[in-house]
Order: sequence, then structure tokens, then C-alpha cells
Amino acid sequence: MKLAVVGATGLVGSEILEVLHEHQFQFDELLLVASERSAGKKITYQGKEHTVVGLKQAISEKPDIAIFSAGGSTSLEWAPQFAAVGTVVIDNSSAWRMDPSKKLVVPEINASELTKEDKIIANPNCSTIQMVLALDPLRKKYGIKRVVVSTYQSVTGTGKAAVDQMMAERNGETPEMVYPHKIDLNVLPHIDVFQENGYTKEEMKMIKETKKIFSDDSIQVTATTVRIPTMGGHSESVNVEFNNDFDLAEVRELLSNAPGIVVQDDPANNIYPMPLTAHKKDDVFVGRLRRDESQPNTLNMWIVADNLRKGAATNAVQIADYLIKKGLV
Ligand code: A2P
Ligand code: 11C
Repeated sequence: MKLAVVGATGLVGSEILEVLHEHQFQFDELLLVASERSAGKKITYQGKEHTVVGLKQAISEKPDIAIFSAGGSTSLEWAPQFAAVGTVVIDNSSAWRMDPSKKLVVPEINASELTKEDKIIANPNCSTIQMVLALDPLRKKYGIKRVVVSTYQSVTGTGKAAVDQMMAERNGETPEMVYPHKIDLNVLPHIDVFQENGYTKEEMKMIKETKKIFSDDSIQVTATTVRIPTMGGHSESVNVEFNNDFDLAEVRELLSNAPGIVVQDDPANNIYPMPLTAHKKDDVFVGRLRRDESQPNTLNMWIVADNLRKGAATNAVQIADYLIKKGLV
């Protein structure tokens, strides 16, 4: 098994290496890939030094699996070239997600859709993954009519340069501006680019990807996505209207028993999910579970996950693991 990590010098790439190590992921050879600018750099994985290579060299080595986290344009151009030499690409960018011929996979929900024919597999957007994972056990039991979500997203979602902007502002230095405004001590109701309908691309991703992952166009979703000056993970306030009424104790039980979810819901003891406590964890944390008293069959919940983990690296590594276990690669 030859595994390539494309974008190995970036934030998600480094997180993938940590997750591979923690999960004791087994492979024979590891190819660390980045832009030609980084070719020749050294990265140590499990005590062994690896030399970063460019995309052309990586293709010539025909890896079995390539996990891409190098931005949408790199994926659009290069993923098909890897697929052409027989590599299965697991892509973290938004490039292929809404392509009807590509699967959009959260393993706990829909990995069973994968077949040997899938050569480019899309990893959903981080803010979508944590929301759908928490909604899935409830959807199966009560059916979902409508979701209203507002997000509080970490600067790590934008990449290294955004973390640098925030820290430079915090240290009183002159930052290289990644966002159109200061991010430290601020809140930006703006993630990714604005679309013609007034929503941002991030908001539209949450809407469209949710329907695709659940294979259900009837679920109504509306989103407001917001960047906040934090680093450990994305938080979401989710208001969900079910088709049928629910029992709050049963909701807790369904969530507690679902894979990948940890319920942290003890307000009397100030226990609820937070980015600081979700940081570096693979799970999705759910709390503040309460009935929306303004309308029937409706629940409020607060969902937090490390966007670089379950939102990106962990989900991609879980897909790779599934492919290997099922003999699809
Ligand atoms: P590089 O470090 O060589 O620029 P982040 O999102 O944290 O900024 O990381 C982006 C990752 O994607 C980095 O590993 C970066 O490599 C990689 N990358 C960016 N552009 C390209 C490209 N054209 N080809 C290959 N890798 C790229
Ligand atoms: C953010 N969700 O937090 C974005 C990062 O489509 O994969 C991931 C963008 C994407 O800014």
C-alpha cells in the first residue's frame, strides 16, 4: 500500500499525518507531496525523514491512495491525472463534491455507497460534516423537515496564512491580510465568496452537501456562516424541525450511542462543547440539547468539532481505512 498525502506542508496535511500516526494506519510507503516550491523539504513521520516531492513525481510513483488537501484548483487539475494511473483520490476540496458522478462521503453515514469504480471520492466541507454526523441518528428516527444553522468557525478553516494574520494582529504586528477585515477581536459574517443570491459559498455548501449526503432533496436547510477568532474547531447552533415529535431523553440516547459523537450536556455543571476542548479530538461533540418552545417537533442543539480533524483529516483517513478494509483499493 502506497499512500500519498498531497498538501502535506499545509494545515490539513500536517493534521492527516498526526491522524495516520494516532490511528496506527498501516502502509508500506508514504509519499509527501506539495507544490514545486516545497519540493526537497524534509518532513519527519514516525521518526523517519521524508523528502517532499512535487505532483508529477508523485504520479509517476502510482500511489494506491492519494489524500488531497491542496485547494480546489490543484484537485481539479491533478486528481483526474492520479485517477488515470489507478490511484484512488480522496479529495478534501470543494472541487468534486457536487459532481453527480462523485460520491460525497461521511463514512458513518454513507460509506456503503462506495465501489471499486470510485476513483475520486469527495470529503465534505468541515462545517457540513459535523452537522450531518450529529443529525443522522435523529433523522433516521424522526425524519428531518428543516434545519436552520449558524456557525462560529475557526480561522484554521482558512489555512496557515489566516492563523498568521490573527496571531500577527494579536501580537501588534502588521499582518498579511487574508480576510478583508481584522479578525482578532472581531467577527466576520463572511466565509468564502458571496454568491448572486446573497449567501456565501460556505453557506451554499452546507445546504447542498447536506441534501447530497442524506440523498434527500426534501430536507430544507438555511445557513449563516461566520468566522470568529478561535483556533480549536468550528461551533454550530443548529435548530432542527423534525417530521415527527421526539423525546428529549431518547434524543440524548440516540446521540450517545451513535459512532463518532460525544454528548456533553450538563449545563448545571457548565458542561457543553467548546472549541478548546474539541481541539485535536476526532469526535463531534453535541450539547445544549433543548426543545424549541416556539414551535412543535423542533430541537436546538450546539455542535462542536475540530474542523481539521473530523471536518477534514479524520474523515479522509476513515474513508481510506474503509476502502482498504472492504478491498476497494
Ligand atoms: P506548499 O506549502 O508547497 O505551498 P494551507 O491550506 O495550510 O495553506 O496548505 C495548502 C497546502 O496545499 C500546502 O501543502 C501547499 O503546498 C499545497 N499546495 C498549494 N498549491 C499547490 C499546488 N499548486 N500544487 C501542489 N500543492 C499545492
Ligand atoms: C472554512 N469550511 O472553515 C471552510 C474550509 O470547502 O473544503 C474548507 C473549505 C472547503 O473556511
